[in-house]
Amino acid sequence: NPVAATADKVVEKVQEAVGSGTDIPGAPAPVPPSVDEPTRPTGPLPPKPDQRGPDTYSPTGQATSTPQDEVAQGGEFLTTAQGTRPYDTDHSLKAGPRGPVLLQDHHLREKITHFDHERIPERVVHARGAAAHGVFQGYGTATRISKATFLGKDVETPVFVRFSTVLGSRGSADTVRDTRGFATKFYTGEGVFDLVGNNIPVFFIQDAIKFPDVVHAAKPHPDREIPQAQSAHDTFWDFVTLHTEATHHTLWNMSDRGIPRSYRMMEGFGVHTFRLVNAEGATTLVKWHWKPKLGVHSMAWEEAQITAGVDPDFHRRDLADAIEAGAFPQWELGVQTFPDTEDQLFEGIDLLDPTKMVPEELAPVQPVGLLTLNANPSNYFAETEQVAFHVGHLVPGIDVTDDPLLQGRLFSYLDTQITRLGGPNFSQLPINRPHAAVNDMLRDGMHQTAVHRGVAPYRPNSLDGGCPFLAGEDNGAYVEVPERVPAAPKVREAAASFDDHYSQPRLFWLSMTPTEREHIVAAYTFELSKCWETAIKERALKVLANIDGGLCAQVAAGLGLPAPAPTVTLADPAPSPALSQLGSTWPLDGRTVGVITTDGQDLSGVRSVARAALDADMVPLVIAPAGGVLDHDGDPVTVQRTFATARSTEFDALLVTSAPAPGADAFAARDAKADESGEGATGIDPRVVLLLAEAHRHGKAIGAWNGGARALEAAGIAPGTPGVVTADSAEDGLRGITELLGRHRAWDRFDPAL
Ligand code: HDD
Repeated sequence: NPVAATADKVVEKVQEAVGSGTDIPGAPAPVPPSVDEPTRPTGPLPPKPDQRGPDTYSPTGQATSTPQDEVAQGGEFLTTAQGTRPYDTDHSLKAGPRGPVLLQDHHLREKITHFDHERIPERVVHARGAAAHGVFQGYGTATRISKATFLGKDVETPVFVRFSTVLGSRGSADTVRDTRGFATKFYTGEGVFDLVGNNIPVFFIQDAIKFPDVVHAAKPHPDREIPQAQSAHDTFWDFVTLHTEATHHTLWNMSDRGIPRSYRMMEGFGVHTFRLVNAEGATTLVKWHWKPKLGVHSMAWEEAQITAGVDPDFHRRDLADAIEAGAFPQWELGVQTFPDTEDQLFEGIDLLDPTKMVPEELAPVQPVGLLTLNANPSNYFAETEQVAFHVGHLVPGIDVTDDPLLQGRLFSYLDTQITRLGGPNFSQLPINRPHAAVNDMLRDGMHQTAVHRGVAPYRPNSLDGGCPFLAGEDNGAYVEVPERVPAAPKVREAAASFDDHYSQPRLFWLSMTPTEREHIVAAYTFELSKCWETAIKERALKVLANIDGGLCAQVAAGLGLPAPAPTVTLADPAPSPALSQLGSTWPLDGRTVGVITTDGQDLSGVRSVARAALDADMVPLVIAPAGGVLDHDGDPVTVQRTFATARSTEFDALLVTSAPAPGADAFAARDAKADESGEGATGIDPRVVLLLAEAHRHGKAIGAWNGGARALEAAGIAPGTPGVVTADSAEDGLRGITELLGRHRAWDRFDPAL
């Protein structure tokens, strides 16, 4: 094998060179390498099955002959960026083994220079995100109102979806209290359509000109850059209480919507009203909704806080693991439709005000297609980091409205990519390339990768055959709806209908169940308690008084301040039950069930529940004192979590068989001590006690069999507590907790303080 022979020679040569460096009297003997490095060249590893990259297209729409990953990682040998093969990449070129490094070492300089520039500016908001590839399948139900071909029946369109938090920087934790971004890039046959939404249907502000202000207020304080990824600080509450249009969005943030259980269990909203146009030119106003097949679920606040410490990547991992396991998350895309009337009001709600939503009871969400996420990115930077969304990326059949927030966004998204992605050619990055043919007359600029031909990038021209030609509507041209603009004076003002800042927050509050209200009270109390300035807390209480006297009084009590009287009085709106997350039953796909056991226990029961959980599309994880396998009955069971690595927040439910008996593990000594002091030994590992106590506190389903009841007792869990099952067999235990899991938590047991 000539390749191997050459490699051997290189290795010999390198060893010779390195060896000579120790021939100095008194120098230490060479240290043999501690690990065996592979010395035979091999091809690059094939992508994992769940990491099928996007199809790559040249900027002219032709599929490239060489896939992008091969362009970057072709051949078997390490090369420089120019394709030259260095024989060594671990030693700088020096004047002698102990001499100074030479300036001529191009490989060194190229490697360090590239490294120095590896980071690009993070997104100014939504910096932390996770993404996946997928497919959108149109139902054809929207063709009546939109001519967008990707909404056609059974039309399949590749998509890339990026979820994000808003406030934190790239390395911040996933489970903080915040709004979540839900941005979808549809690579349609008519060009790219981006739906850049959030998991909350309303926004903080009504006019884009305030966006820098709200972001400055919500980001960490500029002097010490704290707190990270939090709204619980003075500047945030200063802003949202001085700009009371933010009351509605803030209330959603303080509700369970601010701490989703998973990206897979979040709704998405386009927020603004969009204008759809059909083949006949008729227009309809719509609001976009994403409805998760798994239902809308949230974490408990304490869970979210613990998780931010023990697993800051919780949501990112959850999304990637589900896709890798084949449990592809799905959402239905739906629209609420409204007649395109001149006043653009619906049931008195101003459709151009992004701080207002339309209750589903007034305008039902009509499904128009199905989104399935089925492939993880192959490279975080190339795809998730470099993807560039823009609300102005529209296709024929979808147009915008005069919502002043949307109008400002139409400028901001293109502008930000120029700094973030280093120039105007970001649409040539593989993840951003349209799957439709591109033939623009944009030329040159930073990071231009296209080799444009011809001499006349203008039209008409008489030199390049007059091309490219202009499409008419018959060839799928994008023609803006010729909406009439009202003759009005130029003013810096908002419509009077934008002044109502309280009736929708009250609607949201009235639509919550008692448990959800308790969470809201706790969230406001927590966040405002973190504020330093009493004046800000007092102002926040005035805002709360206008939402609801009871809400205000409870938060005021927690802050130790008097509850003020309301300054506005509103007629009670009809509640919208669709806003509540409680009360429905949802599929169990991807729910995590921890099975706590120790060697010597009922392993056949463990095996059987693990299999049953998998068959029900849940994720069973065996938790034992140490890693490895349990195999006392000769049929090994793999341990996925140890008592040291398992934390309750990872599990939706726990099943426990007998935990270590006294004397059986390292905790026996502690127990013995406890016995002596008369404090009561439990014989149960304290980490198991913590797992169970936390799961119990957070309203999670818990089952015990084969002596597991002793562990429950040690954790202070009384038999017969709602959502706690003691069963004769593992299978019965699993059956007992399954029903509860569909409802997410044992709400009647849930401690409202959490
Ligand atoms: Fe924005 C990113 C969603 C208002 C300016 N925004 C960004 C992302 C989402 C949203 C999901 C992350 C996209 C990604 O994953 O790359 N933004 C919204 C929603 C809004 C909204 C739902 C209101 C309804 N945004 C908004 C306004 C402005 C911006 C009013 C500016 C005037 N948003 C940006 C931005 C970002 C961004 C600065 C940062 C990174 C980026 O665009 O690409 O341009």
